Amino acid sequence: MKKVLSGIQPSGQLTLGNYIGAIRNFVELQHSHECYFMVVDLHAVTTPQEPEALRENSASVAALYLASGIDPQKASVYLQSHVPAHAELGWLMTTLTYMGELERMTQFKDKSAGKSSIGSGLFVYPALMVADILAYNTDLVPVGDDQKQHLELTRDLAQRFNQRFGDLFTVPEPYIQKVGARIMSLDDASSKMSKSSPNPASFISMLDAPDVIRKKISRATTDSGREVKFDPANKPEISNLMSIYAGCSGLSLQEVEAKYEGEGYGAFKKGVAEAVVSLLEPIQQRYYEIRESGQLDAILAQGAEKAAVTANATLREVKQRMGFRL
Ligand code: AQP
Repeated sequence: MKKVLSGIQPSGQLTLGNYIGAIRNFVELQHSHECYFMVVDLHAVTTPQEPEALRENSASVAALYLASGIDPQKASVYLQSHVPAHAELGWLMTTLTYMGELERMTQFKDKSAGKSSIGSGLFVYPALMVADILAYNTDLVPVGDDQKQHLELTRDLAQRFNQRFGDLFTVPEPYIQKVGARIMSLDDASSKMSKSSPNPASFISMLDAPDVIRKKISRATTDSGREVKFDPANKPEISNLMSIYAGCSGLSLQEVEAKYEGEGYGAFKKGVAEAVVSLLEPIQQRYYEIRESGQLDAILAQGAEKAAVTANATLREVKQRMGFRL
């Protein structure tokens, strides 16, 4: 069975972008693959996190995985920091990564832009992501479009290690959906919807109440036209809302276009809001049940225990090949 691994940072409340770009694919893949779905808390601390918020967000991301339909009997669901092999393998991968490779990462450029003090972890964290993926000899990594470059680095590092120390790693492939791979902000269709945005109106949180969702979508920026047409170059905001609609309802972009032909933006936005509410309401209900059940920590501990078996074995083999005395 092919292996799948992915993770989301607990750096805020998950957004609809995280769901459409990542989680809904996780749910699909668990039926046909051996899956590892992490909450990447070691990645989250590459930007400043309040300790209490980090603890809460880590539980919240894990509970949203489960509420969205990830079955912990099928997939390993765990916190990255609970499997220490990630950090150790991450360090070894950092030593094999070139400065120039990290300097080219657009996510680093985006996240460090305009900031005066930038933690060095933000610069080197792609090497930790390499370790996360290679630790399980992952075949497939379901991610949004923004992570493509990190996946290319992972492929290069797998090949570099294999050439230098003998074949060990599978060279992984990204798994990126055509529709919804990059959901944009509601207030600015040139930047991606992000959970750490300072403006809550720019994103839909997976835990936003239905009325908040309706309000955010009705206020989302649009052009002055009327036609509901998928044309990202000329109608980026409407195209983004169409991707959201398609990502939540399962309709294709053509079906969305046909449904709202001649209807105007008002009716379309109402339809988008209802598609989002219909998707998120049952997820939210399950989420609160899971949080109240008190079972989350035990599920995460079990996931980490299972994952550590494979990650520890890989780490041992890597250290052996690199010349460490075991
Ligand atoms: N807007 C998006 N559209 C589609 N996919 C997205 N992803 C994130 N935003 C969108 C995908 O979600 C997964 C987890 O991302 P992450 O939390 O590890 O990091 P990120 O890409 O930096 O996500 P955010 O929401 O923008 O977080 P912050 O604000 O903390 O930086 C990835 O597969 C990502 O592609």
